[in-house]
Amino acid sequence: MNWDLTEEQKMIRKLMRDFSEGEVAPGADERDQTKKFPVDIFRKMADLNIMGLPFPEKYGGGDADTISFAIAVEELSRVCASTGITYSAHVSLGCSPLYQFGTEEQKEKYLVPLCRGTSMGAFGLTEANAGSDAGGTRTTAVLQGDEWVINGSKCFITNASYADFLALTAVTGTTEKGPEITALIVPTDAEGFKVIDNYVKMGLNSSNTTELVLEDVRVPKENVLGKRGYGFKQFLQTLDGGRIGIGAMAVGIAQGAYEAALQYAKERVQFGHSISKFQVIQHKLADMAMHIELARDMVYKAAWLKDQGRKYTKEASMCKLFASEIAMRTCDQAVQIHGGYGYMADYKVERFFRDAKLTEIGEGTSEIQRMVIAREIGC
Ligand code: COS
Repeated sequence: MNWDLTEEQKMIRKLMRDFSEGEVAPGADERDQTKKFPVDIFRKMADLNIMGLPFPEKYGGGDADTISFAIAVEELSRVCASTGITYSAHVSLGCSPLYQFGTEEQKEKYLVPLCRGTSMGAFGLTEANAGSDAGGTRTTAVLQGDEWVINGSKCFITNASYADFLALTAVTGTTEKGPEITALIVPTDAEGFKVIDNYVKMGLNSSNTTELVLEDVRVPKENVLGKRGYGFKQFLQTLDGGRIGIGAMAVGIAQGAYEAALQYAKERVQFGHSISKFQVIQHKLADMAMHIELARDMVYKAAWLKDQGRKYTKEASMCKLFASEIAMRTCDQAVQIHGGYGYMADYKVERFFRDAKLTEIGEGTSEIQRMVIAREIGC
C-alpha cells in the first residue's frame, strides 16, 4: 500500500491551493454577504482546464482521477464552501451522468461544453415530495410523436441558473415494480421551463440553489439519457460519485475551520498565556486534526475504489457521513475556541459553521447514508 499522492495529484493540490488562496479566498466573505455567484472564478477555472478534471481529454477534460477531483473540491472548500459545492455538483452531478450514460453524440453535444466550462453542470432529481425517497418522483414525461412532453417541478437544484441544460428524472410509465423513471436532457431555455433562484438559505450563500418548473416542456425523443426506465438507477449511481464530492467538501470546510481555530488559539492570550497552551484547547485541536485526517483518508479510499472500477457505494456513503459529521463538530469547536468572536461574522468560522450543515443533508442525509451502509453490510 502507498499513502503518497502521485506527482500529478500533488501538482493538482498545489495548483488548487494557490488558486483558492489567490482567487477564491479574497472575496469569499463578501460573496457570502451579497449572495453573488462566483462567475469570474469559474471562468478562470475554465481557463485552467479544471472544469472537466476527471474526464478524458477527448471531451475537453483534464484526464485526471477521482482523487484529484476530491483534492480540488477540498482545496476550494477550505476557503469557500460555496465555490466548493458549485464545482463538486458541476463535475459529479452535471458532467458525470453524461459521461457514464450518454451516447457519443450526447457527450459531444453536452459533456464537451461542461468540461470547457461554457455551461455549468446541474442535475434534477429532488422534488417537494421526493427528497430522501428519491424514487417518489412526480414529474412526468409523455411521448407525443417524436417529442417528450414534460410537466412537474424540482427543488433545491444546484447550478441550474448557470446551466444551459441539465438531466432530470421523470416518470415515463409504469412497470410491475412501480413507476418507470427515465432521465431526460432538457435545455433550460426550452419554452415552459422556469428556473427560480429565490431561496433564502442558512449558508452556502454564493452557491446557486434553484426551483425548476416545467410546463409542457418539449424535448426530442433522443434526449433520453442512457436507456428509458433506467433513470432512477443511473441517478443513484451518480449520487455515489457525488457523495465523494460532498465528503471532500466537508473535509475542506473542516480543514479551514481547524486552521483558523489553531491560529486563533496561538494568538489569543488569556490568563497570561496564549490559549493554545491550555490542555482543554489542545485536546479540542488534537481531536479536530485526528478527525480530519481520518475523514480525508476515507474520502480518498472511496475515490480510489471508484478509479479502480470497483464497487464503492458503501465507502462513498461512509466517507460522506463521517466527513460531514466531523465537519459539523469541527466547526462547532472552532467557534467555541474563538469564543464570542466566533459568533461574529467578522471571523470566518461563523461562515464555515453555517456552510458545514449542508454536508449532513445534501446528496443524501446522514440518516440515508446509514440506511445505505446498513443495506450494504447485509442488515
Ligand atoms: N447504484 C446503482 N443502482 C442502485 C444503487 C446504486 N448506488 N442503489 C440502488 N440501486 C438499484 C437497486 O439495486 C434497485 O434495482 P432493482 O430495481 O433492479 O432491484 C433500484 O436501484 C432501486 O433501489 P432501492 O430499492 O434500494 O431503492 P429505494 O427506493 O429503497 O431507495 C435510497 C434507495 C434510499 C438509497 C435512495 O432513494 C437514496 O439514495 N435516497 C437519497 C436521495 C438523495 O441522496 N437525494 C439527494 C439528492 S441531492 S442531488
